[in-house]
Amino acid sequence: MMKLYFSPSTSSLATHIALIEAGAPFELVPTLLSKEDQKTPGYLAVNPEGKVPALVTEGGQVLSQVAATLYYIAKKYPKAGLWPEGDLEAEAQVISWLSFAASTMHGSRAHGPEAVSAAFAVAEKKLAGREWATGKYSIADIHIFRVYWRFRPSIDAPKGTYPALEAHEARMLARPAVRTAMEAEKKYG
Ligand SMILES: N[C@@H](CCC(=O)N[C@@H](CS)C(=O)NCC(=O)O)C(=O)O
Repeated sequence: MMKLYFSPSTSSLATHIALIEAGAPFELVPTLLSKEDQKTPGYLAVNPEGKVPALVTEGGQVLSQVAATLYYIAKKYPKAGLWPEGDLEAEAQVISWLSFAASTMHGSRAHGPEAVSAAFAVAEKKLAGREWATGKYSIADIHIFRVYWRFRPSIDAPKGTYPALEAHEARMLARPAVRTAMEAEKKYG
C-alpha cells in the first residue's frame, strides 16, 4: 500500500485528494509541520528535501514534489481520468499548469501578499472562461485549487477579484474526494 507523508492543509493535500479521486489504497503518515516533524532525522531519511508531500509507492520508491506525486497517481490509476492520456496538447497543458502552480503560484508566498495577488491575477487570466484548467478535470485542477484555497485568505482582496479562480474553487469544494480529504485532515490540526 502507498504511504503519504502529509501535514494538514499543506501541499500534501493535493496528493491526498488525488489518491482519493483515484480510489487508490493508501496509508496516511502524519508529518506535522506544526511540530517540525519534517526536520526530524527519521523524516529526512525518507525525504531529504524536508518537505511534504512524500509519497512512498508500493515498490518502495519515494516521490517528492506535488507534481510528481500527482502524475504518478494519475498514470497508475488511468480509470480515474486524471490525466489526458494520448492527447499530446492536453498533456503538455497539464504539465504547464503543474509547473505554474508549483513555481509562480506556490513560490509567490515567499515574496509577500503583493506577489501572491500578482500570481493569482495571471492564473485568473489563464483560467478565464474555462470550467477546468485544460478543458477536462485533471491533476492540474487539484494543484491549482490547493494553492489558491490555501493562500487566498492571506491576501486582502474583495470577493469577485478572481471570478474564474473563485468559481473553480467552488467546483473543487463540491467534489466528494476534496471534501473527504479535507475532513480527514481536520483531526490533525
Ligand atoms: N515544491 C514543493 C513544495 C513543497 C512544500 O513547500 N511543502 C511545504 C508545505 S506546503 C513544506 O513541507 N514546508 C516545510 C518546510 O519548508 O520546512 C512541492 O511541490 O512539493
